Amino acid sequence: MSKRHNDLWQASITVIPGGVNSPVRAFRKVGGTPVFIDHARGCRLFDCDGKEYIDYVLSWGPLILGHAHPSVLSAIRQACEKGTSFGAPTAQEALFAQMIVESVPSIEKVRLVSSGTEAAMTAIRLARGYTGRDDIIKFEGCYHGHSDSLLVKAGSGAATLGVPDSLGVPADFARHTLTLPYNDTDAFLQTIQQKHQTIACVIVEPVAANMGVVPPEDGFLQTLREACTTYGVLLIFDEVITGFRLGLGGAQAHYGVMPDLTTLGKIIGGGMPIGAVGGRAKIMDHLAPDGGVYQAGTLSGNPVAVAAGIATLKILSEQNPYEALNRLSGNLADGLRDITQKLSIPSYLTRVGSMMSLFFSEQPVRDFQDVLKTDADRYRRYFHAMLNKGIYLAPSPYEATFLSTAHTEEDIERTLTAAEESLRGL
Ligand code: KE4
Repeated sequence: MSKRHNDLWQASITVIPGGVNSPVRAFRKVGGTPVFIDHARGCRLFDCDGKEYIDYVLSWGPLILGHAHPSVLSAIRQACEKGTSFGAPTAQEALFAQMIVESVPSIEKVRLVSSGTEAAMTAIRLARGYTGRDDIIKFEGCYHGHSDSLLVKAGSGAATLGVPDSLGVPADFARHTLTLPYNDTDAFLQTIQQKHQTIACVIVEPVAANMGVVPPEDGFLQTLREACTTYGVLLIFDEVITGFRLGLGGAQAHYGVMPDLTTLGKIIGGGMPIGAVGGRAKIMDHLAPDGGVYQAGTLSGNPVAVAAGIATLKILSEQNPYEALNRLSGNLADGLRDITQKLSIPSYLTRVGSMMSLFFSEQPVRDFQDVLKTDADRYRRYFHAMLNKGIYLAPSPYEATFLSTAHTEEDIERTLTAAEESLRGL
C-alpha cells in the first residue's frame, strides 16, 4: 500500500466506523485494505495514486452507462444551477414517474425515496397495511437493504419464525419474517399453504444478486406469483439491481411474471441517491397522504437525483443498448468459462444479461447453501491477483459482476488475459 493510501486509510478508520460508509467496501471478505478512488470515467476507476482499473462493480450496479456520463453530468449541473432541493413538487418528478410507469409493466403509480432500503421498507409496510397481515416471506441469500424486518435469517427449521441477522434487531420483529431457501418451490408452497392467513407479502430478488448472481430456476417466479394470487398475499419484486439492468421492463418483463409491488433503485438514480416503490394504483393509493400507510422523506424526489434519473432512463430508452451490452457480457462469460475449463479449475459461472458471477465450485449453485460451499479463499486470491492487474472486481464472492455501455471488446480481452494469468497463478 502506498503512503498516500495508508494515510487515507488511517484517517478514515480514525473517524469512520471500519473506515467505510458501507461495510462491503471494507474488503473484509477478501482481506487487505480498500482502494481509495479519486475519480472515474466510463468503465475506468482511478485511485488516489493515479492507478487505473477496469471497473466491474460500477458502484454496485447503478452505473450502467459508465461513470461520469456526459449527458448525466450535464443534467445534474443544470439541475443544481436551479437549486438542489425544494421540499415541494416539481414538474420533473411527474415526468420521471411517467417514464418509470411506461417502462415497468406492473407499475401504475410510483413513490420516490432515497435508497433501496427505504424502498423495500416502504413496500413491506404498504403490504402489511394493505392486507392487514403482519408476517412476510423472504429468501435466504437475498438482500433488500438494512431495515429491521429484513435483517432476519431462517430459524432452526426453514419455515420456522425468523431470528435476527444483526445485533439490534428485536426478536419480536424477526419472528414476523419467514426465511426460505431460494429456488425451493416445495418449501415455499408448504409454508404459504400453512401460514397464508398471517402473511402479508413475499419479497424476492427475481434474480438473486446478493449471494453472487443466482438466477431463478424455471417455474420458481411463476410459482410465487400463482400462490400469492391464490392466497391474497402480495408479491414484491425487489428490482433495485435488475430494474433497468435486464431491460427497460426489468426482470418482470424478462421472465413475464408480474409482481404486485416493485422496488427500484441504483440505475434509476444514475449514480445519485435514489429508490422507488411502485405498483398497481389500488395498492399504491394506500400510501399517505391519501392512505393510512405512512411514509415520507425530506429529499425524496429531489431535483438533482431526478434529473440524473431522467437523463439515464432517456438514454436507455432511446439507445436501447441491452442487446449489445448482453452480447459483450456473453463474451466475458464465455471467455471465463473457457479459461477455467482449460486450467481445470472447478467453477460455475452464472449470468443474466449484463450481471454475472464466477463461483469456484465443483457443483452448480442454485441457492445460498450452495454458495457457502464455494471456494471463497480462491475467490480472495483471484480478486487480489486481478486487482494487481488493474481489474476491479467486487471485494466479496457474494456480489455481482456488472458491465456498462462504456465497456468495450478491448476491455473484455484485457480482462480475460488478466483472468487467465491470475487463475493460472492460483
Ligand atoms: P441501498 O439501501 O443500499 O440503496 O439498497 C439496498 C438494496 C436493496 N435491494 C437490493 C437487491 C440490493 O442489492 C440492495 C443493495 N445492494 C448492495 C450490494 N449488492 C449495495 C452495496 C452496499 O451495501 O454498500
